[in-house]
Amino acid sequence: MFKNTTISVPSIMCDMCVTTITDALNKVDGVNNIDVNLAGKVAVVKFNPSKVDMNGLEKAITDAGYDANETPRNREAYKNLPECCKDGK
Ligand SMILES: [Cu+2]
Repeated sequence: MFKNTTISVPSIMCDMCVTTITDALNKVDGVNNIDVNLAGKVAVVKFNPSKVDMNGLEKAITDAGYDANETPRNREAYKNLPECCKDGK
């Protein structure tokens, strides 16, 4: 059975961020569907809880350079984001 979760991604700023986060989540085994909402600054993810948990989903996002819920971004990944995707934090 799949579960849905909504992950807060407060540092998302443009369509490129949406693509980056969507691509990162797409690589996670067990992820079935992703809807990243730029205006709402959330990622709605449908996933198989027997394959991946919340930590795994958050890690995919933080490893791409974005904060996910309370989990801080990977600084190295953030440095490599295009300038338009950097919030300066
Ligand atoms: Cu961006």
